[in-house]
Amino acid sequence: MDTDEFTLPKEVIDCLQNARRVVVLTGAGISAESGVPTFRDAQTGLWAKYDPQELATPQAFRNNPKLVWEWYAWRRDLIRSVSPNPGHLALARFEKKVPVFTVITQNVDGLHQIAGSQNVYELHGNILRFRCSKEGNTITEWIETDDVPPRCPNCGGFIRPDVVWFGEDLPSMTFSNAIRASQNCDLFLTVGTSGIVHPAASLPLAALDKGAMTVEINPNPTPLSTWMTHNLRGPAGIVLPALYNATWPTDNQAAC
Ligand code: BJW
Repeated sequence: MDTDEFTLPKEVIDCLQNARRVVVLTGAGISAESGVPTFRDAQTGLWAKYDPQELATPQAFRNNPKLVWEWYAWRRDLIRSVSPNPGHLALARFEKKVPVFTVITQNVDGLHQIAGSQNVYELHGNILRFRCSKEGNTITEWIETDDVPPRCPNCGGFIRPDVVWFGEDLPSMTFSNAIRASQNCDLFLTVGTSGIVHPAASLPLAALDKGAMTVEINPNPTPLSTWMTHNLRGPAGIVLPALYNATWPTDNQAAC
């Protein structure tokens, strides 16, 4: 798809140009063009027969810790092998233009930070961090043995990825900051999320409630679409650079 296939409403460009506070909620779709499968895409290869929604739970880890650990190890290897795409890079450039620019991400891949975004709230943790499943403390190293998952050096409990599974609370300070930012922005962009996982999916509605303009960027409609002020139907890696270039045209010569 090229940029002619969707229209960037002037109202959105004007709002972005004049906004003092902008929030972007991102989901798996923004990393799709980097080669990370979205959460609800079919898994491939060995993992094709498993439903991610059933693996990303504390129950699954309790019942079959080896299976869940190995799924995350496979995803971690994949994530370590990819790079940010033009969508991530465009958001990092937005941050330099807007006085207060906040990325709230549901993704666990760390690609926003690698792209250069500095003000990032990770709602669902980070797959490249680990913690003890018993004591909760962060673990940075352990001795490799035949145990899968490996064991906490302190208490012997299983080590788990530092991500938020279904039924678990989001990190409370991060979520409070995300709500506050959403309730205080002029423009709220929701990018590449199916908008079905709560409480993240409630954030654009919190922004809308306080009078922000809300814009969805996604090739497909979602349950959030009907609430949005504007829907831009296209891949993030095309729409976000196009939005940047339309908003700050004198910067066009710099690669976006
Ligand atoms: C593109 C694209 C391109 C493709 N460009 N776009 C209220 C109502 C109902 C249920 C609940 C509720 N409140 C809480 C719940 C329960 C539950 C929940 O929401 N369930 C729903 C499924 C119904 N929520 C929770 O349990 C949360 N905890 C909680 O609320 O605690 C309090 C509590 C406890 C107990 C009971 C009740 C409350 C925790 C949620 C944790 C979610 N964790 C995961 C896994 C993280 C680790 C991992 O990665 O393994 O987070 S699940 C998974 O979903 C992952 C994602 O971050 C998250 C969202 O998915 P996302 O990012 O939207 O991806 P997809 O794949 O769904 O969509 C991709 C989109 O991209 C699509 O729309 C494509 O079209 C689009 N796309 N290419 C732009 N190029």
